Amino acid sequence: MQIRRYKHFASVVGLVLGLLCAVEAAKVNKHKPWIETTYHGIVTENDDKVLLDPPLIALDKDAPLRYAGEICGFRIHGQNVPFEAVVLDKSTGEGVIRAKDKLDCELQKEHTFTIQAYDCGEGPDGANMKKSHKATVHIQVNDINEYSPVFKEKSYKATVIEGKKYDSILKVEAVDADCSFQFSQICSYEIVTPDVPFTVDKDGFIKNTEKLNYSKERMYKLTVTAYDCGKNRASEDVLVKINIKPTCKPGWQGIKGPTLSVTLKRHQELFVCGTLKGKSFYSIPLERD
Ligand SMILES: [Ca+2]
Ligand SMILES: [Ca+2]
Ligand SMILES: [Ca+2]
Repeated sequence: MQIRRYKHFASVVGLVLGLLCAVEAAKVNKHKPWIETTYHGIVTENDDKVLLDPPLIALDKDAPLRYAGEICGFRIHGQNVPFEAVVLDKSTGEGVIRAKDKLDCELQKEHTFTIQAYDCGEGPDGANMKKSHKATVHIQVNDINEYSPVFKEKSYKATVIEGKKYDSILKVEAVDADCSFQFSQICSYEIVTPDVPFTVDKDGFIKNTEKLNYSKERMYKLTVTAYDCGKNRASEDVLVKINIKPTCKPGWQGIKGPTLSVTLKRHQELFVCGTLKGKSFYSIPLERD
């Protein structure tokens, strides 16, 4: 009877001790979480979603133990990092990185910082939390085509001589403030004014498509626009004035002065025309008397 009672007592004690040990063992946080060493992310400016490769998952060998095997947080290290990391699932260790503020690719194209995962420690109070090593995160900010091309000059002008075909009369140029090549590069220029004997190429060079005739047209006014490679049109088109100079006709020559040869009247306008140091000196429309 005595022995049986003793045996019963011993088994109860054993059970209690066993339970205590199990509880104690459950409280022990043996392993620190593990994450990859490097992550690469892509985020579009004005958006907060970061596409991360590989995905952010912290593993803990204490899993599936509660607390010690769970992931309670991610911490980001670095100065003025505009990102935060959040745990999505404590037991799987899944997390996401997202932008805290609006990102501006024109201001900063890339962000680099470090990240660390924390387990939940030994119990609800988070005592003896363990942290992983620090992983490096590189995030690239993708561009949005927010800006339109802007011409460098308010207007352009050039003077050409009638009867001549030019390879280039003048060059117009627009710039664009976006951060990517695609959205900041000017892909094409276009002459908006219809039926003019001029073309503009993709680099902004304007040339005449036929010989120009002063008696037909003395000045052309062209409106030119530009498109970036994301198809944004210039916020303001630009005016291009092309003056046509008449050539000296043999019949005009008459009176010869010491430097300039002639002043003649044609179409109610006055011109100076002739040769200077052996070179042809073309006429300039003068103010009328
Ligand atoms: Ca752990
Ligand atoms: Ca942009
Ligand atoms: Ca643009």
